Amino acid sequence: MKIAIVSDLHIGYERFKEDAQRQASSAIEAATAMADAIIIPGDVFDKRAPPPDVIAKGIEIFRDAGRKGSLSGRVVGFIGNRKIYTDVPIVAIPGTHERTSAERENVLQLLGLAGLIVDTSEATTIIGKGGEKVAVYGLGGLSEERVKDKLKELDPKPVEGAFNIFMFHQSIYELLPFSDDFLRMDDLPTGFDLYVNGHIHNRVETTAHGKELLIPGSTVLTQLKEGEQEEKGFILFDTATGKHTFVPTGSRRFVVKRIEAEEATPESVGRLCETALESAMSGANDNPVIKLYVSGKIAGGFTITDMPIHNVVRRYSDRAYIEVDSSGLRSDEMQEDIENLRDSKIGELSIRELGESILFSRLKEVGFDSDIDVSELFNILSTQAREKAIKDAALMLSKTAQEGRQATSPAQFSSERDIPQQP
Ligand SMILES: [Mn+2]
Repeated sequence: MKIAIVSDLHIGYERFKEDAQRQASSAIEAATAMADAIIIPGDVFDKRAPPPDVIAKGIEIFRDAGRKGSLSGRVVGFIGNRKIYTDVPIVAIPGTHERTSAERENVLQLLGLAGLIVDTSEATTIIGKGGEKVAVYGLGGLSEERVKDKLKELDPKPVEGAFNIFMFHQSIYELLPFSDDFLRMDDLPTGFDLYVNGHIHNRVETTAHGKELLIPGSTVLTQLKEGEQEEKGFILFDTATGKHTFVPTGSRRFVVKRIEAEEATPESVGRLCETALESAMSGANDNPVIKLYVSGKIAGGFTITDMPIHNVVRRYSDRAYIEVDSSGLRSDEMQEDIENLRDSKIGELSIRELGESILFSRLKEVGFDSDIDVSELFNILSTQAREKAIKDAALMLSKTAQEGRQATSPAQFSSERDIPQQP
């Protein structure tokens, strides 16, 4: 059976909204024409709660793929705690971008409920064609801290007599060694014939438990990292031969340019930027995405604000999408400031440690529970997690207030205004 692995379509991705839709559509269309079944390891949509026009686009893409009738496999079995509403073999899991709190429908599940795809999250979907069977077990994207325990709890098993695929959507430590929480190859369940992952936006072909582990990468450019200059597309895997090919489906050209300026003056930086952008355009009229890194040392007497980088970029703005990173451009003064800041210590404590210890003593003063993880709280308050934490807390408070209200006799309060306010 020919299985198309299409991942991280990110329909609704705002920076390149049209690209995301067009490229998702052409990838699914090409996959429909070439494969017997399509499997999607997460991030079909870019947002947890996409607006209706974005959901509509997703519906169109999958409805058309199903109606064409050229996917010759059929869903012949499903082992899991939900119903499925189609036998068209487009089998998917939600990614981290679609993840909702447990027990709440996510947007990918909606496509499943509409019978446009089969949501195989924490379930096995069996696809049949002729006498052959392919079983796909899916694990939707989870927070990295939870995934190992969840896998142990679920303990996914291959299906006898089928070609077994384990499909997931996580960071993998061996590929991204940034956190001990990340799943390791060894944590993956054994006994499967093929492992398929999403989440990582560039293509990866490696192995787990001696079997192939394939990551097709996203169909749309999102991170503007060097590795994303490769072609976008999907992987076509043939279970009969165990071989796979990459099918490019076209995406906007992406070029990374690096400029290293020595004793940079406004004139020299302007000229370097222009040359770099001209060579990135390479005479083509294809509206490329260009990432321009500017680094080096600024000549004495000038500061970074004297450098005409944005003026040059503006001149190209109708012919290219350009993102500039000039954080590598330094003046002597800046260098000193940065080093001072980095080494900032007050007594023997770093600024962070000092902050945590002040927070801890203030919490004690106001009689906070001593069980509280001060480091974690400090993290929440000092990063962008703050907004979410406040929102969650507000939600919880309003829920508690509502429950309190229900518990009180209705006669006690004659109007909304009479309800005691939270301090
Ligand atoms: Mn993604």
